[in-house]
Amino acid sequence: METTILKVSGMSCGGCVKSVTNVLAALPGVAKAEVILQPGEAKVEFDPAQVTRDAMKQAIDDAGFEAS
Ligand code: 9UX
Repeated sequence: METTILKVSGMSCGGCVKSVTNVLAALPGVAKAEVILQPGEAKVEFDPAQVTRDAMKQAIDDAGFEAS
């Protein structure tokens, strides 16, 4: 298991935090996602054999936010 931190912009409330958390948690290979509104950040515990950082970024972007 590895841990990474993604910067997430575009979140303005707890609902957004929940949305991003759910999007990440839904990805196969993501064990744990912790999203913080201020500053916009997602700490993700994941299995690198199943999911990539790029896939996480893409999923967050698809949900209407922006990750880097
Ligand atoms: Mo609250 Mo976040 O309505 O889009 S979910 S701002």
